[in-house]
Amino acid sequence: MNTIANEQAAEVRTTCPYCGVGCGVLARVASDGEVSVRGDPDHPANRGRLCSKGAALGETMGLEGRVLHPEVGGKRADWDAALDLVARRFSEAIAEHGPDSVAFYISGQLLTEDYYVANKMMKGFIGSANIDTNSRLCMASSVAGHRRAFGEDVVPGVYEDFEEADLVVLTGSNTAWCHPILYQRILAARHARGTKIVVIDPRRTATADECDLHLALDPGTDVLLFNGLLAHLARSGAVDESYVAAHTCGFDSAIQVASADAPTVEKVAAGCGLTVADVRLFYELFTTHERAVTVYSQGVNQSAHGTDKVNAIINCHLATGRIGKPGTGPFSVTGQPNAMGGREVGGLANQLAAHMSFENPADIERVARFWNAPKMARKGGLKAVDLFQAAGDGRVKALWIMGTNPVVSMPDAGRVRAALKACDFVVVSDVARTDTTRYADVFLPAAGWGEKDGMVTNSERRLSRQRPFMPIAGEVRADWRIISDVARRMGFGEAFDYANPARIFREHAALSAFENAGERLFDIGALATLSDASYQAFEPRHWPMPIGHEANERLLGDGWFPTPDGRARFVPVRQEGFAQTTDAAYPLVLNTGRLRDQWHTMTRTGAVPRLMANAPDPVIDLHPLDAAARGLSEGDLAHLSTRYGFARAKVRITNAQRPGQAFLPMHWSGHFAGAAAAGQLASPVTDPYSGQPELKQVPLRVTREQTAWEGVLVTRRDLRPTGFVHWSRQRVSGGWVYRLGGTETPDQGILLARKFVEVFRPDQLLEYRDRKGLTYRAAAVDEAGAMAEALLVAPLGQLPACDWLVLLLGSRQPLAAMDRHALLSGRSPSPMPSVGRIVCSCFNVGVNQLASAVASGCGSLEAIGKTLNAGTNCGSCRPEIRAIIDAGRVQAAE
Ligand SMILES: Nc1nc2c(c(=O)[nH]1)N[C@H]1C(S)=C(S)[C@@H](COP(=O)(O)OP(=O)(O)OC[C@H]3O[C@@H](n4cnc5c(=O)[nH]c(N)nc54)[C@H](O)[C@@H]3O)O[C@H]1N2
Ligand SMILES: Nc1nc2c(c(=O)[nH]1)N[C@H]1C(S)=C(S)[C@@H](COP(=O)(O)OP(=O)(O)OC[C@H]3O[C@@H](n4cnc5c(=O)[nH]c(N)nc54)[C@H](O)[C@@H]3O)O[C@H]1N2
Ligand code: SF4
Ligand SMILES: [Mo]
Repeated sequence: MNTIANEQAAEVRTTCPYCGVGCGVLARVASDGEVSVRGDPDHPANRGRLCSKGAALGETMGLEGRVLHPEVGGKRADWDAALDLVARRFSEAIAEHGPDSVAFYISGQLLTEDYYVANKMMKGFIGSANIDTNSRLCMASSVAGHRRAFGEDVVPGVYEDFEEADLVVLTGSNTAWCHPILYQRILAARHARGTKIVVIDPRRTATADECDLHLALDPGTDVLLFNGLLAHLARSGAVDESYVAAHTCGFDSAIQVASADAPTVEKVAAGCGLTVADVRLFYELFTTHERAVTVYSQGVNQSAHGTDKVNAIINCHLATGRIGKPGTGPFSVTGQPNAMGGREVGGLANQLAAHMSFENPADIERVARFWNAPKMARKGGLKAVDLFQAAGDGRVKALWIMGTNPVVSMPDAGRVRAALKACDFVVVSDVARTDTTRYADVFLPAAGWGEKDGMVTNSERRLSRQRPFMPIAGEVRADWRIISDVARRMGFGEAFDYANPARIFREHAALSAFENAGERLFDIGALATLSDASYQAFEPRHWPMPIGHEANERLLGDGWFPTPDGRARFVPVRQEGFAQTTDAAYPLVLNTGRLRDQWHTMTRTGAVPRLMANAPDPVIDLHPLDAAARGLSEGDLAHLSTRYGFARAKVRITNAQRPGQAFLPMHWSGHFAGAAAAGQLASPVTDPYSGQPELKQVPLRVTREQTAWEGVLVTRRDLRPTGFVHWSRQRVSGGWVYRLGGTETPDQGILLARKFVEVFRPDQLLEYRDRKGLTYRAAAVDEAGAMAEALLVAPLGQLPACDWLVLLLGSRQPLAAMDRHALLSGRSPSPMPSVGRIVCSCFNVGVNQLASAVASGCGSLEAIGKTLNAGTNCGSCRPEIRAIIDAGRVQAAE
């Protein structure tokens, strides 16, 4: 056995593989193989805290869903055969059709070393820049905005700025759910020093729960709002004129365009769908708080005008000189664990390595020289949306996808599926089997978190190690090794002869310093000589780390910018119209985004019962007026369609949505629901500068699905139902819960659903059907007499609560007579009030329990914590608990 596993006592210091906060994690493997994790008290990002996802990491380490050996044509193959085939097919395509006939589509889930090697292979040795990443869907507009304003893709601030600010503006960011530990740091500062918080988001999110002002602006009107702010700053004499004169250029034209676009607060309010008083309050807060940080994320980036939105924000910070000083700055928070590392290595199709650029011929030569590259790419390559288009129409003949699930996460996902079907040769490297791996000619199993070894960089430019603490499972291999193995087979020999990730990292660090006389801020030259041992022991640190200089944590504070004249650029931006407008056929606007406890396409978080419990079903949020206009009630199944595709989800009616707007989580894949993937609906329209798709807005039609029956199947089996209008499933302890529904009559629904239990022998099956044939209940028992499966089918709205069935499934105890009776009567043997949807996933506390605690006098988070423990561990659920307390207060007052 591997020595790492034997050292059970030792905790290994590593980094969380989910969001860009980049929290430190201490992981330990017990003698029974169980993995436990806790927050690393010494990691500067989180100081010991973890959110709900991080805290549940230990529960994602099972081998379920993993593929532990390569596959060719869906059949097990050995590594040599698989790698030979990949190398041969890529080489043949290049020989026959040129380097641009192949492409890589990679991911911010990869470590810096993996990313570096993939980029080097494509841009320096294959000779094409057809390598793009899921960061195109995520950070591309921020990258483009930074480069336009600063000359380089630089986030100037650090996390302490959130704590040292007097005003934090959170725009297009559901920080409470998506960067939970940062959000907790902001709230702690607010409680300590009264930080003002402004939230700008069309939805009332959990983040808007505790703020001084929530601006629920009309989707896509951010440029107007920030142009109005720039004009207001100028009008009220708040512009830092000496800073503007000394360190920037283009102010006059920016202010001219902004003032024409947003001449008055009234015009801004009308254009953004806000009240004049709210807009004025925001402008006053920004004007009067010198220490202001503007945090932005996908509500800004994922837009057809995302780059302009970024520059509209940066313009306001440049005008006030609020950049790079404590408590100030525009702050683009990154999404994935290594979104920032991917930008450092130049993983985007229009970038070169180490923050160099295709626009500068000297950069191209420099990188070519450093790599000793035989075939250097000389121009940018295909960006994600175009790349899949090219795979579909035959221009790209061989495509290698690593660490991303594009048939779920790309917009117009139906077309991405068709493209993968059409493409001659598709390779997928992943940790798990996913919707995308189904289209792979060759599947390459990659090492996952806990096995892999390398570096990641978080939102504040802090490098941190992901360290292995488990032996590598089966035959899986680290991504850098898989890529290097193929590169060597393609004849790129020595340049990919890496013995370990430390060697790759040193090369990456050396390139950042190569011929860099201070003009590129990304310089980690001091790490180019890191020994293997120091790499192993590396403590989290910010870049830059140039040779011989003390690290300066904040950047750009001295007023020097990495542009040819050393000045920052104001970028004049105008509020543009919508990329696509609503009409009679598609009258609503669909917004998509994240849930608190799920990570992307659910390949890991979907396997954890307690992370599934908060939002077990695909749900579309609608305003009461929009629901009423369509005859939709809470819980009804809705049919959702856009110009690109359709999906189905249960309706939730909520005032958190504005009329005319709907919200669907991005997470649901074909693995978890019949048809609920937001990507099928999303629009592939992109921003002209960044190529980032407009994932946050698409015209939508919602109608009622005429469901007549519903069913629930509680089972140990991992099934993929077919033939149902609706199904979705939830991982629970001991198995799965499937929710079913159809437009057939209830008796036909019973026939359909009964197919599940027909596999059991009659003596294993208890069955009940009412006299009219409308409701049906069945339970299957195993050899030991314990419940293996239960199925309930009933006309719409008549299905009983099934919490107790889940408990029975988990218990694995032989059924008592009263249980059998209960199964047939469809009712719990002992009166068991449903705890309701789980809110606190650490202590398994449901909404019904919270509501009754509030009703019986718990009026604060502290009181709830004392009574139910809820909210006292990771804290991710605190905004939701607060909302339940507030709702209780409203009820009490009525
Ligand atoms: N729980 C969880 N956390 C995550 C992730 C996850 O999958 N799950 N993923 C990580 C990744 S990769 C990323 S990129 C981040 C994303 O983090 P966020 O960007 O915070 O998350 P989203 O939910 O995608 O979108 C943020 C908000 O933008 C709002 N929005 C929509 N349109 C507009 C608009 O026109 N203007 C403004 N101002 N706002 C708008 C939406 O209503 C939404 O609330 O989260 C990271 N953290
Ligand atoms: N409608 C809509 N669509 C969106 C968004 C949205 O807000 N709305 N957000 C977009 C954004 S910001 C993002 S970042 C994307 C995310 O979209 P994806 O990248 O498609 O999402 P993930 O589920 O994180 O996919 C990562 C895959 O990599 C695998 N994996 C994990 N670690 C490793 C590893 O070390 N090596 C390898 N080879 N594989 C690994 C996982 O098993 C998983 O299958 O979605 C985008 N799509
Ligand atoms: S905030 Fe949560 S998901 Fe993000 S890095 Fe920290 S523990 Fe992981
Ligand atoms: Mo992302």
